[in-house]
Amino acid sequence: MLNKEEIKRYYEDGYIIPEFQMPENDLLEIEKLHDKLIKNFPHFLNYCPAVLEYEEKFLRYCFNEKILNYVEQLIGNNFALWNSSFFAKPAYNGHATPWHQDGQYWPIRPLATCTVWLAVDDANEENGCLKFIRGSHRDKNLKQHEFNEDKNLTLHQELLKSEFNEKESVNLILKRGQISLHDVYLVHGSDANLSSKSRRGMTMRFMPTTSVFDHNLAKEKYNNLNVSKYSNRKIYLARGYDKSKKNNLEVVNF
Ligand SMILES: O=C(O)CCC(=O)C(=O)O
Repeated sequence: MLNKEEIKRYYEDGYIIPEFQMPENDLLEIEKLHDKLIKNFPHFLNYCPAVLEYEEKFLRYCFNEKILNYVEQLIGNNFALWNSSFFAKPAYNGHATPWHQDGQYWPIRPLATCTVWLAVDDANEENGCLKFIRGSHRDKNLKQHEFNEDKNLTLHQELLKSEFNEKESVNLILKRGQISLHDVYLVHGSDANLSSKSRRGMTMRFMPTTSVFDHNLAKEKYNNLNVSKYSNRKIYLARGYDKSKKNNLEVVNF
């Protein structure tokens, strides 16, 4: 479980790194699933926006009991997994992720998500670890982004330089199997990976079920962002029940 200080840190800083280690066997299974995904869909080499659309076996690892306990402490008893993606920057040519806030991509209202980012490899400054602007989530405000068409980026909405101070960034240095959890409004990004070591990171996105994943809004507003086809996205109940009564949640039995 998270202690009081960690919960406080999450609200104040917008992220935490809890005492967690994904079991090595699970990491090996995740690697196998990811290798297969890349073999079948080579264009996902750097970034796959929605792995569950291709392989539901990833679900088992998103539903790790300890991870669900942490998420529950941060966003309440009733929550759902609405996505899992892979930022898998390979060695030498791993794409950068521009500075952004996750929230500007997502058809969730009210906007809320806690992202769990799992390090499948050691992540550090050399191989393009995540970088956060501590506390940038606090005003719960989506700042101005612009489209960046550079093909060597994982995502293409980039926060205007005037919206934040890059000098304040902190590196999210993680060992293989560690996780961080971050808020939907937190400003973050990562550099290209030009090192000889890959830097694979798997995300798990959880929303409280007081929010609605709005499939119609997704169709109107977000599908053309070319991130993923949100409008037919499955949403999986993780704990509790659908408080909004407007989500059509899948129930998972392992
Ligand atoms: O892993 C990265 O480089 C980016 C991850 C990210 O943007 C996210 O988890 O929201």
